[in-house]
Amino acid sequence: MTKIQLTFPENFWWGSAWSAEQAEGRGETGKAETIWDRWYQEEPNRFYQGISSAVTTDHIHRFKEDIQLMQDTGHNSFRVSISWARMFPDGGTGKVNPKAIAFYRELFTEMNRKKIKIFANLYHFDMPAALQDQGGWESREVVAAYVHFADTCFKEFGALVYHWFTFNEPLGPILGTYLEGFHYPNLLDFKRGAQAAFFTILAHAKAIAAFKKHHLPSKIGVILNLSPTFPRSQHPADLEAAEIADQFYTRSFLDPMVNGHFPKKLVALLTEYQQLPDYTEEDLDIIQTNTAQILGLNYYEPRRVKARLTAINEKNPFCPEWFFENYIMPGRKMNEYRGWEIYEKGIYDLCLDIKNNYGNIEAFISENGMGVADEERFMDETGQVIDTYRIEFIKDHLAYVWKAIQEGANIKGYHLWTFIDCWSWINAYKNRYGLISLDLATQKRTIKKSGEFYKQLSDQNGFEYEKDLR
Ligand code: BGP
Repeated sequence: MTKIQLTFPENFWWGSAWSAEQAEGRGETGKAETIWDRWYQEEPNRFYQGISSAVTTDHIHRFKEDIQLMQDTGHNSFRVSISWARMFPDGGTGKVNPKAIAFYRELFTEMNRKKIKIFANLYHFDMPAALQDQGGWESREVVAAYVHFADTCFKEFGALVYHWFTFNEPLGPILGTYLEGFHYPNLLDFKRGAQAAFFTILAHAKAIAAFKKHHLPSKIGVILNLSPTFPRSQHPADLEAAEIADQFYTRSFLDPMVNGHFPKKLVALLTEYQQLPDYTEEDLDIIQTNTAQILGLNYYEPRRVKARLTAINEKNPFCPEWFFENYIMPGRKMNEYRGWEIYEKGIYDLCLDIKNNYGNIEAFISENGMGVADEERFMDETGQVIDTYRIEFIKDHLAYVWKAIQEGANIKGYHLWTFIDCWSWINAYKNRYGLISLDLATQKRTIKKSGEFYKQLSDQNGFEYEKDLR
């Protein structure tokens, strides 16, 4: 095996990401109840070890120390999200909160002072509960409230932010809320989910339209979770199953948000099963003319599917799994803590898909990472987590990102999930993802071995790699 030095393009964005609800903590600025606060009030048992998002990583009080840690771990860029509930504490609408503006201004000014480019995301699963009561993403009024929030952020923070994002993983709340029960209020109704998905896409386009009016030097885009789909075999039944799964989970948001139109096969299928949402021609026009200018790619795992073995129980409401089953490939490598397969080459396939089918739009890896439970097991006598598995995970994925760049993919950076261990929704602090460990009892932050590696990686703009890239 030969060693090669993998060097990334100049000014590559090295950094990480997290979100407001997962890291800030409530603080004293005033903040509306979110769906996460509401759910915790109603069913605290749903959250791992009964931990809510009230304090999380307490970034709101510790941001100065945290920005120093960003520098210490090689960040030249970082993705935050701006909390809608903090900006509009009267339930997500009404008067803007001057204390929230002051907090984000201070945070962003300090990040700029430390030369850390700000990637600001406007929605990361954190709907104000009062707006969920009005129908959440199923409601046009909620879309209008979101666009007002977005427009306020462009006005207040436009001079400080490097790039903007309308949504993180818009598919997540649709699956979580309407199909799979991991987001409040846990409904089961595909058609309502399709309506919410459509209005999410419309909200993205309307926020982009509003953004254009500010004439900022930054770009605006979206962050999507994209798992390349692999069929069990080349049998036509498996290929068809894979194609349908891909339409539901990959093309559904990618095509309209980046290319401006909906995938024809998906539309035909939803029409056949009477699951199409309501829309107007004007909506389609807005979506077509306001597409993403930059694309974030969240990659964690591949999607493997096979043709269904069993008949559909039509009493079970319509769902994507009517058309395929998930395939458990023998010999697959697993992250058992999270239940996700690790398939490094998938990140390369994803980058090439974007290059070949989405006009090679400017893109970056906006999330990739490895959540591990009980990381104290790996602490040395000084209290540092020696997470060599995470360093290997990062290198093995980055090597494939590098290969995709050599083949012309327009990938501008890599952001790890995450910076300091943060709160993972219903999994709370079960799996730790950070470059920096968090002692929940004391809020003490300690740089892990991977944090030291990340600094070196960023300083050298690459690393020495010893494995073969097939
Ligand atoms: C992504 C989300 C993040 C983060 C990450 C890790 O889907 O954008 O918010 O949580 O996944 O997943 P989890 O926290 O579920 O382990």
